Amino acid sequence: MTLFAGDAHPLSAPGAWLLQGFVMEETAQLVDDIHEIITQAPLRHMIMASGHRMSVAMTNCGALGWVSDRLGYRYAALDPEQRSPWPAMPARFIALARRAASAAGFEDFAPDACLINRYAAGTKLSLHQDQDEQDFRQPIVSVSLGVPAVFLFGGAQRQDRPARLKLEHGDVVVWGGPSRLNFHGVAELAAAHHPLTGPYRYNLTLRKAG
Ligand code: MD6
Ligand code: FE
Repeated sequence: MTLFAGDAHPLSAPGAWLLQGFVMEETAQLVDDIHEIITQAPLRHMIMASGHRMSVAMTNCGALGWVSDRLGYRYAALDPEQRSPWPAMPARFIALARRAASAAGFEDFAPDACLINRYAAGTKLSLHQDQDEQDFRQPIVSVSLGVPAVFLFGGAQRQDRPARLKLEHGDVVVWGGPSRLNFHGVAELAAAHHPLTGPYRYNLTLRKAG
């Protein structure tokens, strides 16, 4: 039985699934929602503890938002630039996250944080682990929109050579279980154009962070 148009592929690591085209029917609305959120909480290049400025532009919606500064990474209820709560998470985001998590075998997923990443040509995200969330049994639902990217999917050790996986407009990755703490990143984005997003790739990562 298929639950959506496209295929579900287990990734090289257990607990990780690629749901190809899972949100294809609603990509235009998702991009509209992103544009609305960005008018309320502008994209910004966060600073890492090292002092380096991230090339990915980020903002958040939901009760909690992921932030980075000289003190390190954490989830925060207030946008530190505006000292106000992040924009509410659109009901559409919550619903798709729940459907995608369920399709990958994680029932009753209830995200409270959505990080919005925007990549331009030449932007990359270095290998990292996601470990700022409270409960590693909760999966992460990751939505790709616009220009395609190469996702680097590594192992439990930083030096494990990552698999390369193309993520296209409308694809969803659900990631949990045994590979929840695997290293991963995004290769430098190639210059391209997408009718809905222009030169950009957007990624939504939906989490139960708190
Ligand atoms: C991105 N994603 O695809 C960056 N992390 O732009 C992530 O860092 C990520 O896609 C954890 C789980 C899924 C992800
Ligand atoms: Fe990540």
